[in-house]
Parts: sequence; C-alpha cells; structure tokens
Amino acid sequence: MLQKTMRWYGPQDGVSLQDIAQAGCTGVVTALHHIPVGEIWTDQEIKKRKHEVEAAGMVWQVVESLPVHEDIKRRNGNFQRWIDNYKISLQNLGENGIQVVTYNFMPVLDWLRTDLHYPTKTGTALRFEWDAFRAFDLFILKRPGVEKDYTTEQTEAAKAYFEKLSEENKARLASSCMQGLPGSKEAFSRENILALLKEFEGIDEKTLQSHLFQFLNEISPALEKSGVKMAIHPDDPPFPVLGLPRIMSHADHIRALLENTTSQHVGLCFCTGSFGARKENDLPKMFKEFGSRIYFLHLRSTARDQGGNFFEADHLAGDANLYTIIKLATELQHVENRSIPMRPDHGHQLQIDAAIDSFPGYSFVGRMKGLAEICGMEHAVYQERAEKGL
Ligand code: DNO
Ligand code: MN
Repeated sequence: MLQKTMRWYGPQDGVSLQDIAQAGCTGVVTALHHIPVGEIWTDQEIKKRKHEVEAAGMVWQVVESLPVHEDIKRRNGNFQRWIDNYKISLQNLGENGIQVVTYNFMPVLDWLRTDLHYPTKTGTALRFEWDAFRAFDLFILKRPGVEKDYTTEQTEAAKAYFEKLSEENKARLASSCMQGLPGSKEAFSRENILALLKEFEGIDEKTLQSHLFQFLNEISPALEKSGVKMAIHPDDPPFPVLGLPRIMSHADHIRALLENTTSQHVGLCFCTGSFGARKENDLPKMFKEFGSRIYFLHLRSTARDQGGNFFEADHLAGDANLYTIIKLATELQHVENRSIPMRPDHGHQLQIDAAIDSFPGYSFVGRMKGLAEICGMEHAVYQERAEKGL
C-alpha cells in the first residue's frame, strides 16, 4: 500500500497534527521552515520535530523541502559551504531514520499561479493562466527585456487582459504571482524578484542542469552513507517563466538527470499535477519508464485547456488519470517489495476551509477529500487484483 501522508507546515500551520492523523494518515511530510536556507539542520532540531510528529501517533516520512541555496543553483558565492552544510543535514536526517528528501531546482520562485482562488463547483482551486501571467510580467513586474520573450500577439492579448482588470484584481494578480516560498508568510516584492532574476542572468538550461548534476554527484557519498534518497520535485509550471531556465519539466529532463548522476539514491518526486500541466507528458508512460527511481508521489490532477492554461481539478477529474497511476504504483510496489510514500498534493479550498489558517493549496477538508478519493481508487485496485488472484 502507498504510505498515506499530508504536508504539515509545522507549528505555524493552522491544520494540526491531530487533524492529519484523523484524516487517516500514518505520516507527515514536513520541513524545518524556521532554519534559514543553507544552514545546517541539527540533530537537536530534527529530533524536536520528529518527537512532535510521533507524539501525534505518526512518523515523519519525508522532508519537503530541504531547500537548495540559490548559490548552489548558480555555483557562485558560498556554494561550497552550502553543499558541505547540506551533506551534514542529510547525515543528521539519515541518523534519525528520515530517508526521503524532496527539493526542487527552480531558480528564484517555487510554484507559480496567477489565481489562488479560482472558483469551481466544489470550492476554489489554484489556476495558471498565460495571459494573466504575461500581464503580470509585462505591466506589473515590468521585467527589463521582457518584450523580447513574447510575440506581438501574446503581448496584445496580455494587454487586453490587463486593461480589463479592476484595480482590486490587479492587486490580486500581483499578490498571487509574488506569494512567498512554501512555508513562508513573507511575500516577494517587485524589487526583490527583479534583483534575484538579475543574479541568474547568463544561466541557461544547460548550465543550470550541469549545476544540478554536480551538486547531486557531490552529495552522493553522503546519500549512500546516510541512506537518504533525493526526490526532485518537477518544475511547476513545467515551462520556462520570467526568462528563467527550467530543468525538470519532462521525460528528457529526467533521462538527463539519471544519465548524469551516479547514485541510485538520486530519484524523483513524481508530481502528477506538475508534470501533468504539460500536454506532451504522458504520465503512465513516464511512470513506467522511471518507476524504480520514484521515491515519493504527489497525487493531484490538472485540467488543461487549448491555450496551455490549467487549473487544479478534483483528484478524480482533470487530465491526469490517477487511477492508472495508482494501479502502476501498486504493481511497482509488489515487484520491488516496497511501499512508496504519497501525499494528496494541493486540495481545493472548500467553504469550511476558509475558517482554518492554512497555506494556499494546503486546505484541510479539500485535501482530505482528495485523500479519500485516492484511498478509494487504491482500494478498487486491490479489489481487482484480489479478484484476479494476484
Ligand atoms: C506543487 C507542490 C509544491 C512543492 C514544492 C517542492 O506541486 O507540491 O508545493 O511541494 O515545489 O519543492
Ligand atoms: Mn507537487
């Protein structure tokens, strides 16, 4: 069976550990958000969090994220020091029995949406719309050199979109695109983003890729020694944005990762929602090809339209066929005799969720609904297997 978990943002999360346990989870996915990026996660701080989770009757299953310092992504500044610290954190995590670390290699921003409250029949969902995003880039961020990234047609469409927005909706768009990093309540400012983007000038896809591979190969001895597996989260959205390169958006990127790293401890967080936002990504095919290197599963579904816009659909709807993925995961677990940790990724915000101070995408009732649907699908897979005598 998949190991059922939910992300917990720590003591600052309005959703409690007891809530997560009552939803039927046996574990949580969490991080030490209070430790500045790059600094060591000490044994003491890890133990403190671990005991807190265990006191609620669960285990700390996966770290998400042990963030990678921007210096490592650029390979300048103090990158060597941050890599040395990273190795120590991995060692400390391994000694405490935490064996999967999720991270991402997206420069500057983590996941990006243009609407955090897109109304659906069952609450509100996160949405990404290109016109809105380009409008943000062109008329709110006013990124230097932005014009050359878009065709005249795209710029015209973004302009028309922007002109129709009320002042209030312009502010909503800005705050959605500039929300802070996961687990942080501090938003980005325009100046902030522009300064960070400038530091990545001249770093293209190939360069960023080679920085990722070098980083992973450098920490591999620490991974082997500690038993920890690194599960990279895909880019979200899986397209270049703000002129930044993307290196984990499709199957070719995964192939390159596996070809250029040496340790079996280097693997994937297979996020069906993020990969699924890209039409060419055939999720079942990718799952079959890379299954043995999938160390963590994020299950959610995105609904795309012709224009490449998408919103996060219900777990049973949208373009990702989660039933097929759960079926493949079940087969893989049997063949490899292991149990893969899984969390329902973002959920809808239902009306009742508004009363809980949770992070965007991390509502309680919405995610619990997703989890229940996933458990139902998994149950059906096992039922079918039993009927076939498997
Ligand atoms: C998106 C979510 C993100 C993710 C981080 C990983 O699909 O799962 O919050 O956790 O980007 O580092
Ligand atoms: Mn995800």
